[in-house]
Parts: sequence; C-alpha cells; structure tokens
Amino acid sequence: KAEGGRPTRKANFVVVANRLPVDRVEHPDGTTTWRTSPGGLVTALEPVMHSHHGAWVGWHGAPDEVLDPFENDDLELVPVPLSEAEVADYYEGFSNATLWPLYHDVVAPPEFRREWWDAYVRVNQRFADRTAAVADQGAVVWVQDYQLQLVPQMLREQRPDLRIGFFLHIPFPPTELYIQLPWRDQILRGLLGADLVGFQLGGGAQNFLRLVRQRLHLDTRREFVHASDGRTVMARAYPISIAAQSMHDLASSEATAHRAAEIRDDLGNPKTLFLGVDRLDYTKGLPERIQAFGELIAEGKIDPDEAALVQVATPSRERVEQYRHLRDDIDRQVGRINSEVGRIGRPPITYLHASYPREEMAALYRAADVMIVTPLRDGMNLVAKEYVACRQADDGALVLSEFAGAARELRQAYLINPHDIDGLKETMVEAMNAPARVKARRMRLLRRQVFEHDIDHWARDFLDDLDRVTADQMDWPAR
Ligand code: ADQ
Repeated sequence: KAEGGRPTRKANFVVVANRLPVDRVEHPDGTTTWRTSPGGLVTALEPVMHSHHGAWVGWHGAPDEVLDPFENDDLELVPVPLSEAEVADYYEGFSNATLWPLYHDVVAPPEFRREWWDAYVRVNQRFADRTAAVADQGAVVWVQDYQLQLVPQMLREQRPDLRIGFFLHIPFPPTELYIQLPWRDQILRGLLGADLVGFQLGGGAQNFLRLVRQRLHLDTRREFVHASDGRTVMARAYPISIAAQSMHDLASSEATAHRAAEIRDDLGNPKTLFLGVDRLDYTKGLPERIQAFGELIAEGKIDPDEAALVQVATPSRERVEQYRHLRDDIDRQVGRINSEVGRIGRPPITYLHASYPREEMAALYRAADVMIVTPLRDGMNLVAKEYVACRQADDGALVLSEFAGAARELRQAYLINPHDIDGLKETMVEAMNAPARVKARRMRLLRRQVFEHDIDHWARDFLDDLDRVTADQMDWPAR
C-alpha cells in the first residue's frame, strides 16, 4: 500500500543505507506496491523506528527514477535517486569493484578509477543532503556500510547538531592493504564525521585506529580518537547477528518439517546431507568447498550413495565482470565433478543458482547434517548463525572458515582454513562421522551463543553506546 506525499514531520531516528528495505511488486493490472524485504536490519530496527519517529533514506533500486518520500508498513521511506551512470560508477564500480575487493584482503584485484571515485563523492553528498533535510534537530542518524563512508563527515558539516553513528558490515582491512587506496585519507576523514564508528570485529576497529594515527596524525587512546575539531570519536566492535528466535520458530513449524523431509527424500535420503548457502561471491570460497567435496568422492572417502551436497548460490552483482567469471567457473566445476563421479539420477552435487524465500532456506538448514561455510574473508557471515538457529535438537555440524567474522564467536564450530584443501577435506569427514554426543556438545554451545547474542542485542548495544558517546557519558581515558 504505497502512499505518495511528502513527510510532514521531521524524523528523530534516521537510518541511511544504500538500499531502502523494500522491493517493488508489479501487479498484473499495472499498479505497483512495495514489500518490506526480509533483511535482518529492518526487522531489528523496526521497534526503534516506531517508538521514535523514524525514517529510512536509501536508493529504491531503479535507475533514472525520482520518487517522493512515501510510507510503507508504517515506515517512512526517503528514496535517493541514482542515474544509470551512477549505478555503474558509484555502486558497481567504486563500491563493488574497488572497495569490496580491497576490504576483503584483495582476494580479487581492486580497480582504482578516478571517475568512479568522483561518482562516489557525488552520490555520498546526495545521501547526506537528503538526510540533512529529513532529520529533526538533535536526531540520531545511523549510516550503514561501505557504500556511504563519506556521509558522516558530509552530514556533520551541514548538521553539527546530529548524533551520528556508522556501522561497517564488511571487514576493515589491515593498514598495509588499505593504504593502496588513492583516496585513503578522504575516507578516514569521512568516517570520523561520526560519533561512533562500529565494526564487526575488534581487529577492524584496531586497523582503523592505527590508520587514523598513522595517516591523519590524530591522538588515540584505547578505542577513542581525538578528532581535529575537538570531538571524541569512538571506534568499537559490534558483531552483527540474526533474529534467532524467529528463525528458529520458522524452522520448527510443521510445514518446514514436511518440506525438509521432502528435500531429503528428493535427494534419495542420503545418510549425510552437506549444505552450502551463499551469495555468489568470490569471497565466499565456493570453488574450494566444491573442490574438497569432489576430491573426497573421487578418492572414495565419501560414498555418493550415502552423501550429497546441495549448494545454493544467490545471483549477485552480475554486471560486475569478476562475478560473471565466477559464475562460469563454478558452472564448469560442478559440471565436471557431476559428470565424472555422478551416476544416472544421482548427481553428487545439486547446484541451485537462485534466491529462495525464508521458508525454503529454513527447510534447507533444517534438512542439512553438515553446513559448510568457507569464505576466504567475510565480515561476519549470517548463514552460519542461521544454520545454528534452525537446529531442532543438539544435532548437526557447522564447518566454518577461520576467516569469517563469525568464527570469533562460534568457537565450537569445526574451524577450517579454506586455503588448505586437505585440512578442509579432513574436517568435512570428521564432522560427517563425529559421534552424536560430540556434535551435541558443540551444537549446544553454539546455540547458546547465537540465542544470547541476537540482532536486537546488536542494535541495542550500538545505539546505547551512541547515546552515551554523544551525551558525554563515556569513561574517557585520561589525556
Ligand atoms: P553477505 O555477504 O550478503 O552480507 P551473509 O552474512 O552470509 O553475507 O548474509 C547473506 C544473507 O542472504 C543471509 O541472511 C542468507 O540467508 C541470505 N541468502 C543467502 N543465499 C540465499 C538464497 N539463495 N536465497 C535466499 N536468501 C539467501 C554482508 C557481509 C557479511 C555480514 C552481513 C551482515 O558480507 O559478512 O554478515 O553483511 O552484516
């Protein structure tokens, strides 16, 4: 039920993200409505949005279209327009072909193009302008992620009254890699416009603080920066999580139980069902995982009559060249393995290049005996936490890369180095064959961790700290 019209009241809580949390639905009669996308962030922030007068500033997903602010599901949405060229330069270019690979340990080479940077600056300025126009005096503004790192400073220049938080969902890289960026100092200054800069892990906050000292010659004490305008900025870790209880409830339903059984049945009721679920991204370690599984079958260490791998890969960033190559590579790799070791009606790998509703994801998680999460670098990885939340008993096993942020919290997972294919293979076999009591001990601890640290916990921690920093109630270190 989309409604037109400008907002009448200014907002005192504003989320700023590249995308609005809605998708457009086109109806056969030509009308369009909006549907709230199932993301964790919008779910977590809904209570805060409603208890305050909240607004969300972001792109609505269609290039070359200017839309008025509108309300959907009681959320006030403020669309930021992007031209076709800006989508190519700011989003696909600077965000996803420069920053994304640079911040993920340069697992793919980042491209540095000056026209992409220009577009990034221009679009960040537009987001800042829209936000400045809708935010009430003294409002809390929470800027999200790597696409908008200049917004905090741009916003502060116009609106020093605002309380500004920033959260980075991806890793913040080691200084040796970060300093490759031709615009390294501008981005540090952009982030320092915030009162609180949040990272997934303490290591990211440390990298940031070190760079601020080295590059900008600012004084830092513990997790505080003494900014050049006299403000104190805090940099700290807030590991993001999921809506664990609602994920668990979904997985526990009769319908999900039925669908999970059906999935196993369709696969020939294997003794062990391995599952991988990722956005199709070169950071996620898909080739390594598929390689390991293929070798285990070829060497007879996994019997294809007794085990199957389902790999679900959500289509992603298909206009960026490296993503197109990755897709072709994986198609070939899966095809080769299935043709070499598969038998009629029983390919060992079921590969699905598609996005599924939450219900289907819950059924897959519930059906799987061994979840394999093997990113080469990942800010957090919510898939690992979703699998744990969907367990019905203390069963199942999680094989998890040390290079996922989630490995810091999920210590009882079967941790692996995805670059070490032999180690990965050994651990997959170990997880497959582990006695029930060993798996139960591990899973019990994992479940406790995920349920005690859910998405509400994350949002509350961040916003409480932002309140304290801006109210000057922090225990500031002596200078
Ligand atoms: P992503 O790189 O997208 O997120 P992840 O944290 O795993 O990675 O989140 C993916 C989400 O998409 C999960 O909720 C998952 O259920 C869903 N999903 C994946 N495949 C799907 C499919 N085929 N169909 C439907 N849904 C699918 C970035 C960072 C992460 C960080 C998050 C949150 O890269 O490190 O954890 O942001 O901060």
